[in-house]
Amino acid sequence: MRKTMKKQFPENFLWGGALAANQAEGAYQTGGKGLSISDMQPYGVIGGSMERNTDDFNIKDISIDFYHRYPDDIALFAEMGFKCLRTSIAWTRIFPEGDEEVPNENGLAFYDRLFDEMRKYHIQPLITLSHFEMPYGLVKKYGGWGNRKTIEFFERYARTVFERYKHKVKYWLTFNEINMSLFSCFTGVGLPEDSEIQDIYQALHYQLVASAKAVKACHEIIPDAKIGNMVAATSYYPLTCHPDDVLESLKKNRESLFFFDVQARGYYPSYMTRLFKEQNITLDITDEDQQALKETVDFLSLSYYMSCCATTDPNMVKSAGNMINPVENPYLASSEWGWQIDPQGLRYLLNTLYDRYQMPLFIVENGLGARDVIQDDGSIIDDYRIQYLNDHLFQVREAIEDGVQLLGYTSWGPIDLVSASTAEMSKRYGFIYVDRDDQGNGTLERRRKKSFNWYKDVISSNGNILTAPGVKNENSQ
Ligand code: P53
Repeated sequence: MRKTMKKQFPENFLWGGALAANQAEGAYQTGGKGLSISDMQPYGVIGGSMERNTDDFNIKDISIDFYHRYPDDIALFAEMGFKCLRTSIAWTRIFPEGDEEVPNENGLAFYDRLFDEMRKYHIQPLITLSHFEMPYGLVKKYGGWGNRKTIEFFERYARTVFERYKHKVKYWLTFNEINMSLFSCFTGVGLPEDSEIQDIYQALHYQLVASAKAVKACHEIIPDAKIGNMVAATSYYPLTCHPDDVLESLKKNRESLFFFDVQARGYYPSYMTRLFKEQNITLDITDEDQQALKETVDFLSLSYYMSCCATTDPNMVKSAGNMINPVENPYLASSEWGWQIDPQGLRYLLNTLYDRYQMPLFIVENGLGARDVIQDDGSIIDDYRIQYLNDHLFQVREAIEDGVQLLGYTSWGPIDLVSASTAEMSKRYGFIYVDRDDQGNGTLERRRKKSFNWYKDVISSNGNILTAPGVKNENSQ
């Protein structure tokens, strides 16, 4: 009788979790840190930006105090068996205003301690150079990424951290969700939110060049490292099989594929020529820029939370709750924040990307933002989170079986942290609960949720305990 092949995650699969400096560290002025874009967004990405008054409340000032509590938190990640931890370096700890000649030693020393702590447990650091928090100094003085000079400042920063951490960090990402500037350009490129599309694409061009220059620097300085890009990779389905909707979904998908295309292939895809022409966009792209773009990434990374639908029908209701504002898919349920839950969409997306590029992929964010309730006995029974993650990881394994090469999976917010879009504590993603509410009350105490042991079992079994959607896992009873 023919044996059925067991579907498996690869050996050495990088299981772990993902954080970002501005949503976890707090200590927003400690050790000489300068103010960043995120410090100017007390209500999150959706809430817009405002000048900072020192007594304004911003939950991110302390966040979950990861800056001081990282040894305990990393010990908890190690207890779950993490092989990898994604976080970001706060650019403003290294170059507080962004344009200094000399880096801030105090900031550099902090990340030495942080990476040493990870390595103590054989946890690979996966480090994002910029996660939604460029120095505000660069915004004020230079107009953020609207200015070509910012490329130099970023390159200086990238080279500084590659030199400093070359023996400690072997996995890097350049810009978090580089496509997010199409939805919030202040967050991504430091431009006023009402900027013209011409200016946004220009700033993104400079950012893409800067990303390629960082890739080159990384290849030179740390030849055994791998460096990737990062895109919020939401795929669009046509809402109906009407050809108009099918073409609309092609168009919408290209909005994010554009960033993969440039960073994976090293040049602008031809479809952008028409888009730029139709929107009267003329970009300052030099020959030197085109040369720089040729330095392509080693792997492609993505965040995945939901899928969307595309239609040309103007009467379709938009689902609320996130910046992408997709058209509602009638076959899918939504999270409390209106993000439509679609595990199969992840399998579909991974296949689409692998078919297109034949490059290794890395899922560096995925997870469910939900409100958690503490039971009388102190436990937190987050079966909804277990189910979301189980169902997604099940489809990830299907994609691997389909032939997709996947380096790893870091779930978003393995410990509760401040949400990016709405700056809330109550939108929780963690396996570890943090005692803090939206007003900043709480002891910051950490507590394992039910999902903590579940994820530990997923990792120790290399995914073998995952169950088909709808089937309950014994361990998660
Ligand atoms: P929060 C919007 C849509 C999809 C992903 O988001 C997004 C955003 C912007 O918030 O961002 C990523 O915390 C981002 C993380 C963020 C995470 O998704 O709003 O890279 O910083 O925390 C989840 O629920």
